[in-house]
Parts: sequence; structure tokens; C-alpha cells
Amino acid sequence: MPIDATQPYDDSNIFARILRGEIPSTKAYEDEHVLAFNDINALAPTHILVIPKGSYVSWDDFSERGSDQEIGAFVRAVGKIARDRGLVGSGYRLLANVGPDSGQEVPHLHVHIFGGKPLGPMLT
Ligand code: IU
Repeated sequence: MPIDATQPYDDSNIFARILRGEIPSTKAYEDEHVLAFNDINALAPTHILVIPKGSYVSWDDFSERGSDQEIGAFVRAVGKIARDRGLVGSGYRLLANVGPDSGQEVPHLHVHIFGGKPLGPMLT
């Protein structure tokens, strides 16, 4: 069920549990500020979720409260993962759902990286 992106951060959400190591994930990248792992329901040959380690509900929350260091690390990590996966030449897509109209399901900011096949037109 889509979440309300204006809600306070709830540290029982599934990605917080993955960050605490309570639930396993297939790690794709990790540094001081960022974790990335394969989406359990992959919609493309590469489907990776990139999340900040800090407690942010959504892109809106992160862009407002995140430090420049966290935001910089996050943006660089997304680019590095795509490069390291060899996606730059063929291309890839980034997606961040925010709130009910987008269908955001997990109340911890995540950016999807899709790649590895022609992705078709954007959804409207
Ligand atoms: P959304 O942008 O909030 O709709 O995306 C949530 C994604 O999290 C979705 O693609 C799920 O397949 C994915 N996911 C996951 O990888 N592991 C989980 O335990 C759960 C959801 I719950």
C-alpha cells in the first residue's frame, strides 16, 4: 500500500531492517553513507535499489534534511553503481517514488536503477 511521504520516519520499515542486518539482502554496493542491493522483484536484468544509511522517508525528506555530504555520497554512489555494472553505454533509468500518487511502498528513500535491456517509454 502506498505510503504517506510526509509521515515521520518509522525505523521498523523493511529497509531499516535490512540496514540493521535483521533481514538479508543481496548487496550491490556499500560505503559510509549508502547501501545498495538487488530488488527482490526485479523488473529488469539489473534492478538495484540505492538507499541512504540515514533515516529519510523519501526524496523530499532527504533533499530537505540530508547533509551535503550524504547527498553528495548518494548521487556519486548511484553513478558509480551504474558505471560498475557497465550500464552507461547501453543506458539506464533512475526512479524515485515519492508518496501516494507515485505508489511509494517502503517509507525509506530508495532510488531504483533499471538497466540491461531497452526499457521502453516512461510510465505516466
Ligand atoms: P517503491 O518505489 O516503494 O514502489 O519500491 C519498493 C521496491 O522495494 C519494490 O520494487 C519491491 O520489489 C522492493 N522490495 C525489496 O526489494 N525488498 C523487500 O523486502 C520489499 C520490497 I517489502
